[in-house]
Amino acid sequence: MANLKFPDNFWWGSATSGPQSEGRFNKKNRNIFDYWFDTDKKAFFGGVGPDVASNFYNSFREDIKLYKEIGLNSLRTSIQWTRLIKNFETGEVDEDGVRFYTEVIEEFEKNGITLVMNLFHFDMPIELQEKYGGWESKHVVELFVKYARKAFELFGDKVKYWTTFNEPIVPVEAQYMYQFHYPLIVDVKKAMQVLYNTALASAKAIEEFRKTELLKKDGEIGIILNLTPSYPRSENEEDIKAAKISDAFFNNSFLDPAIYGKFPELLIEILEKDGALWESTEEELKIIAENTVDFLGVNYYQPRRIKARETEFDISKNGWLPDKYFENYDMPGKRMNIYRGWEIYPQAIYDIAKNIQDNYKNIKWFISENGMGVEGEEKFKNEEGIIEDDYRIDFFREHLTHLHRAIEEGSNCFGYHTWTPIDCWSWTNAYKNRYGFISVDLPTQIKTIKKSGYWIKKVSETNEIDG
Ligand code: BGP
Repeated sequence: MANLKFPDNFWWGSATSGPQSEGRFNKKNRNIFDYWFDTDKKAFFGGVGPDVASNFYNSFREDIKLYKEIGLNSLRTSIQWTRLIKNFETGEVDEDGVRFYTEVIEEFEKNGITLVMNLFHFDMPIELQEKYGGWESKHVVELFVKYARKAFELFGDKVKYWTTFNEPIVPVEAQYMYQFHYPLIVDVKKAMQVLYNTALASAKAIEEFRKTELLKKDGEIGIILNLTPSYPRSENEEDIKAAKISDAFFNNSFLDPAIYGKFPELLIEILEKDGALWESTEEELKIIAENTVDFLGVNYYQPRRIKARETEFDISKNGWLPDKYFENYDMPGKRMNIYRGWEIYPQAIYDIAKNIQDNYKNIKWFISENGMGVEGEEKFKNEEGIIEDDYRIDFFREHLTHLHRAIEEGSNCFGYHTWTPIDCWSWTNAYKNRYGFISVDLPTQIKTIKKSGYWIKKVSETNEIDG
């Protein structure tokens, strides 16, 4: 088969986040995960918390060297709100935090790696969660904007690409609906207010960004969304409607405000009917309308398979959930990543690209996460101690083949970032599933390039894959 060439200057990179890579070293404030771990270690796989993560705080120079060694030309990480800011109310910074991020940014620059800096990756300061209910509160929106402004002022002359949020739907789902992140509650009113408030926070941070001098320096700001296209079980009208509702909740709820500055009508209609619509003001809606993104990051892991409900949804048992309007469909024969329990469906990358091209202004975008988490990778080590992760290489190659087809057809995609450069700590799953191009041994923290690391190096250098 012929090799598939990608556009010039294509981003070949990878993504991580502050809380998942840095470790808590020298951090003066705690986020919800730090707090949760301190109070309930059992909630985390193997009792492993965010204390050390992959030690980026101490080893960032070596880590960035490794990124370079495997050919990454771009990388995304995040600032931890709880590291940069000392006093959330006043926005006073922690000088150690400022020094750390300044050095990190300089190190990326020195190594010629384009940095995408994200501002929020699930890591609400516990103080704001306990005092105000985190994103439930519009005061917290203001405090986030204050923090964002500080970050822009401090680092805006060095960082060109910014994103406001990573996967903002996840806190809505995880904290307020499906109970997998602290405070583990089910409350639709709060969940929907959180959804709205984070969309507002993103728009306000974008407004702040554009108010600063940064635009003159060619700075760009976007958002990172996890898109999980909903495929209906059949062409049957009821199934199609169910899939549309699923998309309205999980995908378009943030995609529409990011690109069009307004929320999906279908979502508003349902929430109004169920008395669960958020509280908004005209002024806020105007800010959302006027501050859409410059570019989009798309995290893609798996699709949703949806069917119309066949059984009655029991609100008294489950609380109000979007699942009231659809059921997940266990499609026979679907391909699975058995380790993570997620479906593998590379074709969806093409569908996402076409959706952006046809329905979302063909805005410029990149894959900001795509990856395969595998448990027990040790068993794939060869005699030289290198993990031979051919399954991961195949996974990337397949996804890239579909992405390439979409680009050939005019999709405005400028890059591909995997999750993640170096195996990192992952929320409640801790180190259960490994995703990196580079393995990390625990507790020694010895880092070794996997076979996929050598593969991406070649891809990045040649700007093509063997299709
Ligand atoms: C994404 C998150 C990442 C990372 C990744 C892998 O949704 O943005 O932070 O965790 O998923 O997920 P997991 O570690 O749960 O397998």
